[in-house]
Amino acid sequence: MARSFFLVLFAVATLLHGSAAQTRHVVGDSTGWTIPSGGAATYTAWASGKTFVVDDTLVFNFTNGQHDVAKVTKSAYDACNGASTIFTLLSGPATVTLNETGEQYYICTFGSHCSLGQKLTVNVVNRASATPSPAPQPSRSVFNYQSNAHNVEELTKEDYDSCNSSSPLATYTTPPARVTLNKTGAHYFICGVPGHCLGGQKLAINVTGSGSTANSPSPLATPPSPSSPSTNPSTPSPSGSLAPPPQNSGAASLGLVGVSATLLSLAAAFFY
Ligand SMILES: *[C@@H]1O[C@H](CO)[C@@H](O)[C@H](O)[C@H]1NC(C)=O
Ligand SMILES: *[C@@H]1O[C@H](CO)[C@@H](O)[C@H](O)[C@H]1NC(C)=O
Ligand SMILES: *[C@@H]1O[C@H](CO)[C@@H](O)[C@H](O)[C@H]1NC(C)=O
Ligand SMILES: *[C@@H]1O[C@H](CO)[C@@H](O)[C@H](O)[C@H]1NC(C)=O
Ligand SMILES: *[C@@H]1O[C@H](CO)[C@@H](O)[C@H](O)[C@H]1NC(C)=O
Ligand SMILES: [Cu+2]
Repeated sequence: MARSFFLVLFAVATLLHGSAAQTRHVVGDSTGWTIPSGGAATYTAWASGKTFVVDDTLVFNFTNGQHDVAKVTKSAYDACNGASTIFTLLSGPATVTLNETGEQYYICTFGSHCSLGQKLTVNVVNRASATPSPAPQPSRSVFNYQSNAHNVEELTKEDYDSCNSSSPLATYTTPPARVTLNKTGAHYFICGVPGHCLGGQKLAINVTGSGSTANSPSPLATPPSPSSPSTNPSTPSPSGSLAPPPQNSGAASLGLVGVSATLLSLAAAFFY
C-alpha cells in the first residue's frame, strides 16, 4: 500500500445555469430604459434572442421624473396609449417580476417617449418550454494524481473491460486532469500506465441527464475487485511497468460522489 496511489474523483457539476435560477434582465443593458437613439428597434433587438422565463425579472433603469415604466395591453402598446395602464412604476431602477406567460407589453408614458421607441415587448415562457429537451450540462470530473506516475484515459466499454489502452478515446496526462462529461451514459476511465488498470485503477461513471433528486446516482458495475493478496500472483504484472500496479488490498472501496446538479447527476465509483 506504500505505493498506492489514489485516484480521486471530484464531481464538479457546473451549476452555472441552474435551472431554478431566475434571470435578471437589465432592459437595454447599458442603454437603460430611455428614448433609444435607434428607435423602437433598439428594445426589440435587445429582447430578441433572449429567453424570458416566468419568475425572471426585468430591470428598467431610468431617471426618476424623466421616464416611467408602465405595463399595458397590446392595443395600448401598439397605440402608445398610456392613459390606462395595468400598472405604472415611477422609480428607477424598477424591477418587474415576470409572473405570467405570454406577450407582455411595457411602455414609458412620458410625452412621446413611447412613439420614439421607448417600448418593450417580451414573450414569457414557462421553465419547461424554455428547455424543451434539456441537454445535460457538461459536468467535469477532476482526476488528481502524481504527474508522470499515472494518466487518465477514456476508453470504450470493451477496452475498459479488458484494460486495452491501445486506442483511447481521450488521454489526459497532466494532473489534475479535467474531464468534461458532456454525454449522458457510461464513461470509462483507466490509468494507461501498464499494469495499473489491471491492478484496479479504473473507473466507470454513469452520467444521467435527469435532474431529479430522487434519481440517486448509481455506480456502474464494480470493476473487477482486485484480487486478494493470496490470489494476487494470478494477476499478470507486465514487465517494464513504470510503477508497480496498484495493489488494492481487500475490497476496493466503492465510494459515491453524487452530485445533484440541476440537470445532471453523476455517479462515480472511486477506489484506491
Ligand atoms: C442604471 O444606470 C446607471 C447610470 O447609467 C448606472 O450607474 C447603474 O449601474 C444602472 N443600474 C442598473 C441596475 O443597471
Ligand atoms: C402579476 O403581478 C402583477 C403585479 O404584481 C399582478 O397585478 C398580477 O395579478 C400578477 N399576475 C399573475 C398571473 O399572478
Ligand atoms: C486492443 O484493441 C485493439 C483495437 O482497439 C485491438 O486491435 C487489439 O487486438 C486489442 N488488444 C487486445 C490485447 O485485446
Ligand atoms: C465535449 O465537449 C468538448 C468541448 O465542448 C469537446 O471538445 C469534446 O470533444 C466533447 N466530448 C465529447 C465526448 O463529445
Ligand atoms: C445510467 O443511469 C441511467 C439512469 O439511472 C440508467 O438508465 C442507465 O441504464 C445507466 N447506464 C449504465 C450503463 O449503467
Ligand atoms: Cu420615457
